[in-house]
Amino acid sequence: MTVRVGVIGAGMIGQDHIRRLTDVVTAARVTAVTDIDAARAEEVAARVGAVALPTGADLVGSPEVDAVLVTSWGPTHAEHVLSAIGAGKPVFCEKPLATTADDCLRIVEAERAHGRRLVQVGFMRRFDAGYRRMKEVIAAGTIGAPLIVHCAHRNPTVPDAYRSAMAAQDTAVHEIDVLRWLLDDEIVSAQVLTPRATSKRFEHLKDPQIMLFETAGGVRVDLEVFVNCQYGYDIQCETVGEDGLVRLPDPAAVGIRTAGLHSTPVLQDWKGRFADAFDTEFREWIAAVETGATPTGPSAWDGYAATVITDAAVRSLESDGTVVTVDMKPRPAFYATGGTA
Ligand code: NAD
Ligand code: ISE
Repeated sequence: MTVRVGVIGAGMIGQDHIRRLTDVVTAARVTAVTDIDAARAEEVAARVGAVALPTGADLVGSPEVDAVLVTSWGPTHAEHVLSAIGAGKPVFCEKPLATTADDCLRIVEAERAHGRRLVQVGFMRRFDAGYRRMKEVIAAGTIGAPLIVHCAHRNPTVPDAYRSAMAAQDTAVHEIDVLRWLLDDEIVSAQVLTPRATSKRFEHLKDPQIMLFETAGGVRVDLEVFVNCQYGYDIQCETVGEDGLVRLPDPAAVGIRTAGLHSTPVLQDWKGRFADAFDTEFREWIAAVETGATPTGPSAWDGYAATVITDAAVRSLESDGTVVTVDMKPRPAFYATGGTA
């Protein structure tokens, strides 16, 4: 069977996922597209032989759509995800699941009332080969009990519209999700410190930021978020355990020797760094939809947890670095298995 996907939001990542669902994932086809910019929806839909529909509600209700992909702006996600759950259709929602914890909980409650998991959230790092290997090594006990995780998330530059809170909400949110999954542990507190700001930033921005997290099991995490580092897109992660450590590999790149220098190019954006992870994420999602299996990826509960933890980090940033306890509801048994561990 070919899974017919309807896409809400035909912007930058929406178009990239439409290309992926068309050219990479053989079991899927994009049949409908909508965007508040109707001309954009028409143009993108025409490229892949899909229909352009006026609204998200029309798309969710279309008999030509088996599953929904939400790639619109964050504040609109909850409405579209709830609509898909209401129609009983599987829905893949780019991060964030919703921009408030209350909206995330509404989604969780709607999905529980439906009785079957329909929602997957677009935290693609869980599908990256390096992170997957790292999780296997930790789970096998090879480095003993994990004690500390050192991470860095660096972007070359960000636009003027990027605000200080987005360091947690838009950027660190990927580490927050992947660390919960890697360690199979919950984050219970967050603290955000601001060293001297780089001069190479827009004036309003606090950059870099150092985020410190503690897990229920006592693991300490330090994460440097530096979104104007100039030199490239650089993701680092090293878990230190009682018997050794495991480190994320750098992306494969040729070594160049010239003019007395040995150098290795550094990637410039996240699209290239996680291209394979995005492909795997969509292959696995479509396979689950096709067979009616529970999605293997991050659940609505993981989306809720990520929003609650980023809220705690933003509160710390806004209160000059106080340690903020994460105020998370107990996880319902409904989310105990199937991609959450
Ligand atoms: P974008 O602005 O390029 O595209 C968003 C599109 O959605 C626009 O075309 C806009 O007109 C449309 N839109 C907005 N509200 C809509 C609505 N209610 N109905 C229909 N269309 C609507 O943004 P983007 O960079 O593609 O980001 C989209 C989402 O993807 C964001 O939530 C973002 O955080 C997420 N994202 C995830 C990753 C990742 O690494 N997983 C990377 C980039 C962006
Ligand atoms: C961007 O919004 C993303 O979601 C990317 O995956 C992330 O790594 C990047 O730093 C963000 O700006």
